[in-house]
Amino acid sequence: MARKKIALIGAGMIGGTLAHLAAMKELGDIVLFDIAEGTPQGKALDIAQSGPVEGFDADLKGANSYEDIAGADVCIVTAGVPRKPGMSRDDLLGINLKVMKAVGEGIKAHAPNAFVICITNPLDAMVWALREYSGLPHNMVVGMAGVLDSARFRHFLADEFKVSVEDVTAFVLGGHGDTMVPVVEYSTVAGIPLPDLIKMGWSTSERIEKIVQRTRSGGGEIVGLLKTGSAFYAPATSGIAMAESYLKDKKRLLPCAAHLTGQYGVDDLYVGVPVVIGAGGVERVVEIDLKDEAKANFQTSVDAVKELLVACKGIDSSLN
Ligand code: A3D
Repeated sequence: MARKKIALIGAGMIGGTLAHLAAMKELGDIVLFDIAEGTPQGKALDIAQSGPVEGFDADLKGANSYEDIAGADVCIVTAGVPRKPGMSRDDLLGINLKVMKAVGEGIKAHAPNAFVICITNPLDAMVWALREYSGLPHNMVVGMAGVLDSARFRHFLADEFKVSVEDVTAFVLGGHGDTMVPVVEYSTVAGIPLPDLIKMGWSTSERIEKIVQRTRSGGGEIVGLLKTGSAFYAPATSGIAMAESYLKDKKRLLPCAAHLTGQYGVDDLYVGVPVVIGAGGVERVVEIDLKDEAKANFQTSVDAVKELLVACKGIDSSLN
């Protein structure tokens, strides 16, 4: 059986890390695509040369032409620019919307059967636009944010409780931004919900609230430390978990930005919700019962995503 093909659109910090992880996990052959000449080729060669040491078999290729992504089984999109000092969210939105148009058309022409994972920010708007421009079925286009936000929450919780991260499960729903919704009542240590752990004296509501806030600003904390860019190790790891669930038909239940058609009272919008990812792409949107506070936060988050889409449609009238 031929190896799967993974196309990474954008060969920057996340793109390069995605390529390394995909190769180490032998998920398939990898094409790194970027508009920058030399960058994808250099990274592909560098990673390929780690193969003999690590012992993985995967072909790696750098490309500047969309023809090289032909027939990809998975496309992971990180193309675009991150926000720089002095740039408004609208500036970023305008630039990355143009990038999504080029990427969407490239995927439509060369990899129309791929499962597409968008990571480019502002996530919830970019994944929606990418789907519009590519014309792919909604279940085959998904956004990565919830896996990363949940991983951050899980890391902080494991640290608080002094237990293995393996035993901490957590859900962060809603949009990827200040309004994201870490759902405390569905977060557990080996099945014991957080509210019970507070009753057991493992932590206090105040400390958990601080962790919730730190999770919400988790990306900003790293930008502040790095100064030259945003997080890339954990975002890439999260994107790979989603790709692996699709390629291996694992049917993992992961929080992702998925297209809603009435679930959670939301229509024709991409918002972070729990979904099952398997060979059929997004096979199921899981509707969990949200308590009043989480429900209100979720709605605030949905409203923020709606505002972004209005801005997108203002920039490109073909999206109306
Ligand atoms: P960076 O290292 O700048 O890489 C972006 C790459 O995109 C660069 O190599 C560019 O040359 C390339 N590029 C620009 N325009 C095009 C184009 N039209 N076609 C192909 N390639 C192009 O950024 P990064 O890898 O650190 O981050 C990538 C994106 O992910 C940014 O938008 C970040 O804001 C976003 N991000 C999202 C999350 C989420 O959780 C959603 C987390 C971290 C970063």
